[in-house]
Amino acid sequence: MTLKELESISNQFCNLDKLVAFKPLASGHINDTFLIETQKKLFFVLQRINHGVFKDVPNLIKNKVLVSKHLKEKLSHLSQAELKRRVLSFVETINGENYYVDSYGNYWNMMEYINDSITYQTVKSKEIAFEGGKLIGNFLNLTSDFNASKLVEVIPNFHDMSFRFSQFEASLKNASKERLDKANNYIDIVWELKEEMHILQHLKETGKIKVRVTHNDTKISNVLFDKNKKGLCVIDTDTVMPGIVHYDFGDAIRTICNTANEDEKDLNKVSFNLEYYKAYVKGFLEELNSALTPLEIKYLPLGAKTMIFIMALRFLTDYLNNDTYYKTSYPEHNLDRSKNQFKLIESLNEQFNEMEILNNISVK
Ligand code: GN1
Ligand code: MG
Repeated sequence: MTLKELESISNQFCNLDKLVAFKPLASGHINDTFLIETQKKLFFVLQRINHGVFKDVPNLIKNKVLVSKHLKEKLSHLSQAELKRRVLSFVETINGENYYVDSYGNYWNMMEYINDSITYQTVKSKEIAFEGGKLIGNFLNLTSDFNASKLVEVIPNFHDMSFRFSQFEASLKNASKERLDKANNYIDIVWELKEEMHILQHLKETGKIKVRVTHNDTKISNVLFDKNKKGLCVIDTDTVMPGIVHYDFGDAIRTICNTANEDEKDLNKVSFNLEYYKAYVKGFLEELNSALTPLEIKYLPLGAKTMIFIMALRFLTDYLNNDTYYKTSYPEHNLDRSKNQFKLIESLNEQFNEMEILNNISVK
């Protein structure tokens, strides 16, 4: 994208002066995101939503705007300035919409950039793990009275294990021999873990674990921190949908406790950091403990394992499908991501008892 092209798009949004600079924010595997700067030194995040993946962009944006509105109401005791640092603020178009469709049929939305905010791809201190836990816990707490029926399920069955298994099975039928061979060992692991990885789904389906509003993409790079390393704001609300608490608990753990990036190829660098797990659980339960049932708490460690697994499975499936879903930078990128997540599960397994012991302490 050029500055001129982005300017023609940003001109469609309200009260924006001339663009002077932009830079791509390499933040996600699906959408394209740009940080733009205007002549008056105002910063915005301009985002092109991938309508191949998100089939109903208008409702996706509607979800995001409704969630921000709800959060702002819940935090209305804060000053306007503080509120804008704690909750995403969307910019309307000159036509009063929350998105703009360009002449190619691409959907764009714009948010105010939260100045002096920091994101992390990997965590390097217990404090960040703790703050991450607090912020995710707080998000779930604040959205717990949000009317979930107002939300459109933008990707149905997003964290549904049976659905992900059916996609995996279809990919096995279509994959090339070469890719099947390379994935072989990991395919075996998938089958070995199948039953255990459906436990949470069964508890959800039988109503033993309740459905609430969840974020569904709580990787640590979706949490903004301030300069003092305090949690500020949960971003990327694209996938806010009904779910169970374990989705958000576990997906955050997946990135917070991984000692390496999710696509690190050197698997010796990938392990599960139990100290960060403890710090995260402390922060998370500080915000949410009273709202969780003993059964929800009991299954938090399994939630961590299940969410790491579902990502391993999805990356593997996309590799077998010749990389049609996630952005990749090289042919084995998805396979490497998948191997990384399986290595993380192996390391988590070695510490699973300790995670459960910690859990028993937390319940009391
Ligand atoms: C995708 O696009 P991004 O990076 O926000 C994916 C998540 C995965 C994540 C893995 C809609 O999120 O489910 O956890 O990659 N989002 C979608 O990093 O599939
Ligand atoms: Mg996302």
